[in-house]
Amino acid sequence: MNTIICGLQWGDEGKGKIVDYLTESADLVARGQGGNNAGHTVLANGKKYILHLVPSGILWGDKTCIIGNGVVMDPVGLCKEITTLEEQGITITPELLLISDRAHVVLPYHRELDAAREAALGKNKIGTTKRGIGPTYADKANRIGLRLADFQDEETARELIDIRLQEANETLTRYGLPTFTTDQVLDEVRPAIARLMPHVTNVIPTLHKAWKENKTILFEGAQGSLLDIDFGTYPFLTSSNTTAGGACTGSGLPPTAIDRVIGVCKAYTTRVGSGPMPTENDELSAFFHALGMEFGATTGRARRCGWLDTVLLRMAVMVNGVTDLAVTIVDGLDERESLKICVAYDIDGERHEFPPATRSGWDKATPIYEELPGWQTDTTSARSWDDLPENAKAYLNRLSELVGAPVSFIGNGPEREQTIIV
Ligand code: 2SA
Ligand code: MG
Repeated sequence: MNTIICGLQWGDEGKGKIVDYLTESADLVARGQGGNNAGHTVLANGKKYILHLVPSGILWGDKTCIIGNGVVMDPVGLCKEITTLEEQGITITPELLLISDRAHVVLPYHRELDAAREAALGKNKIGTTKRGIGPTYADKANRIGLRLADFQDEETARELIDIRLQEANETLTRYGLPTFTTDQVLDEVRPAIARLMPHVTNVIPTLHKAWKENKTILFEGAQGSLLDIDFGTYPFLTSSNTTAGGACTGSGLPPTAIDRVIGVCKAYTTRVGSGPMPTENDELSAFFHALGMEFGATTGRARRCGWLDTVLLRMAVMVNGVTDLAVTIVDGLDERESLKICVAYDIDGERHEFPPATRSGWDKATPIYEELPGWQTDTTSARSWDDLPENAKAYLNRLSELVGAPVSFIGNGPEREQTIIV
């Protein structure tokens, strides 16, 4: 059973927890897109781990973890992450962590260009994580990027960086920023790349062999469907395909190998960074922040919070081909007296059940809500569907009905045990 797990909102849906839960029965865990902009928080064995680039399967000690070609790989960031995990007692060997030789490399000038572009955009900024993600994907599409394979011999990397810097330095100069020399770039990444090289390989045969041998492969999506470069709230999104198709193009395992797509969503909505969010609600944001919840795992930024938006979820279910929903942090709503679900948008007096494509459509989208009673009961110790209060069941049933997919998993707390299978 090969499964893709993807986020259905703007990231931070709790994918890490669902991936961790399903990893027990998996043989391989792979990432196909994104970079160290992602932050997956997993609580296991009473310890808290924050993963950015390394698939969370690494926490189990016996799963093959794969970083696919679609991932943009910051070598210095990845080495730091590996060191932190090792210090927490996690074993990371070249047999356990395989990195595609086709993955593009985030270089120091990508981070500078990311920050410079954001500064230049001023109030129109995207609110990126400033990890150089956008510029690295842009170089890939522009065919001026460097892949890990290019570092197998430094002379090749040197030539390519020489060429790339001519233009990158012009841009940096225009922004009034310091420029780079090829030696500076190489010196900064050389030790990290050398450390990672034993992990770098062609991962395609590994994935295909596992598929043919009926092993279980799990794809761990990063960010969420509304941040997808094609289906998200353009231009306020990330630069990769965060939806299910990205797992295939980002790894080399074809769509015919996929048996199941699990879409993960929170029982409410959050977003970090700029851009439209029709159901954003200041009172709900204050409520979660006061509980110490909803701060970014990578940058620590406070997330914007709002009511459940089934207009977004409906589209996300469609484009991902979601077969099963995982609804997380249901316990986050335990104290609420009543709950709103956005069922459609009002745009210029017209009812829309599908998100708009235009920026002005987003500006005008006003949520049309249905209101349901809360359950005001602690759900954190529930271990089965039957343990849940009736109002929680009604809320989840309505969600499922509105978005057109069955709820198969429920998250009711951060621990591994706090996952209900429906
Ligand atoms: P980027 O850096 O180019 O990918 O940023 C573009 C937009 O994508 C959003 N984005 C994210 N949204 C939620 N979570 C993300 N990861 C971290 C986390 C974020 C953090 O898990 O908490 O710690 O702040 C993530 N990564 C990218 C970003 O906010 C921009 O809107
Ligand atoms: Mg996150």
